Amino acid sequence: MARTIMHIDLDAFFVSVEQALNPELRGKPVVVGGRPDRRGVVASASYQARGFGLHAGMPLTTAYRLCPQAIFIEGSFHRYRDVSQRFMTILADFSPYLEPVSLDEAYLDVTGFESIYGSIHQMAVAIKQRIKNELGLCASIGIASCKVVAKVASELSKPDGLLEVARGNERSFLVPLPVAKLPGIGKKTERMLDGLGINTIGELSIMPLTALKSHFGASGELLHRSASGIDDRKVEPPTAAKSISRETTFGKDTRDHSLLKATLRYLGERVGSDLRQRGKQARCVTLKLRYADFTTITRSHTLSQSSDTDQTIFDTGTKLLKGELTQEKQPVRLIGIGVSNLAEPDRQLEMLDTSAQRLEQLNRTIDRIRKKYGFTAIQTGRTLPLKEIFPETDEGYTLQTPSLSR
Ligand code: TTP
Ligand code: MG
Repeated sequence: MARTIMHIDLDAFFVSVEQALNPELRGKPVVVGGRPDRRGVVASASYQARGFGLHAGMPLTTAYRLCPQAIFIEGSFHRYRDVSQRFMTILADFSPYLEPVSLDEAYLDVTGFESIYGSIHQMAVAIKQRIKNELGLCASIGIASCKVVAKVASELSKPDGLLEVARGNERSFLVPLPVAKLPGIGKKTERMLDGLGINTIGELSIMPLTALKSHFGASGELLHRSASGIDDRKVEPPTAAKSISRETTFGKDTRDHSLLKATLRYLGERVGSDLRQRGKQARCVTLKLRYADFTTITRSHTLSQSSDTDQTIFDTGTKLLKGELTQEKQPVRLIGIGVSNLAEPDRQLEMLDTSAQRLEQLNRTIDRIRKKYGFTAIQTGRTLPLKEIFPETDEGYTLQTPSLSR
């Protein structure tokens, strides 16, 4: 059946949330990511800042060199998460067929909705208007017969854009665009394609499938279909997360075991409380470390029995950390911990094991107190060294990268 799909993406999301709150920031080069003398990268740059060459992923120090007059903001992930929820609620008012993709991006299946709004174009105008009125933000919207073309269209229309690709024009719309505009084509693929003399999506679409497969393996076919404007993926409701993780970069590389363990404990508690809030248990715990030279490793351990307690997550993480730090390694730049293989709790097993039951009870009590009085209202001895280093809020410690710290 012929479908109509919208792709909606907010413009310069983190920055625009800050500008909506503080009128003094409007119309100026603004960067969210951190102070320019700190380590880290640009998370979001205002369109004025982009005029100076700034973009997401650029080291803050480079951003400062290119545009010292920019206003650098640390930001707050909680703020962006709250606005994101309100954004998704607005979209859900327009169509129940909603697929959130990230905090500021979603697909909406609007097939047949023209009868309500006059046209799909008018429906998109109404969506943009509500987002502007209620959140003070600009959204860019692409409309097409499939996801990939809708996404390319919204991106191309930015900022504050609205672009509709008429049915039947998918191919001719894509043909002249550079390959980098196609979702899924990163820097590496772009370079490989450039080496093959392929620069536009049109050139990519007429490359023989066998050649694409020999260069890109299984994803060759997907590339061919996307480049031809063929995409039958449905707009689907969000699936439950397959893993939960938290990580942080230190202000200075460190070998300090007590700081590493304190941070691991804190991040593990954040993972644990998220896991319990979702009513899940995990079978696998993963430690992530990035060393001073940016070498990044992950080490995983599968538990004999799934668990949702902070103690198990931390104990397993600590064992993995010990195993890693025995060899003389470089100082650590980033530490993270995550859980995966998520499943519903196995109640029967728990009934047999009273010590596991007691731990679980303890965790639930801590969760309740934290919900009422803030995350740092209860602290385990292990995390106390963090008190000296990081500012506290009701949401927890403000780590090195507040715009990304959940
Ligand atoms: P994007 O939609 O990719 O970027 P944007 O909204 O800032 O700008 P655009 O107008 O081009 O859509 O990402 C949404 C938010 O996600 C962004 O505001 C900040 C965050 N983000 C990061 O934290 N790191 C990143 O590398 C990117 C790309 C985004
Ligand atoms: Mg965006």
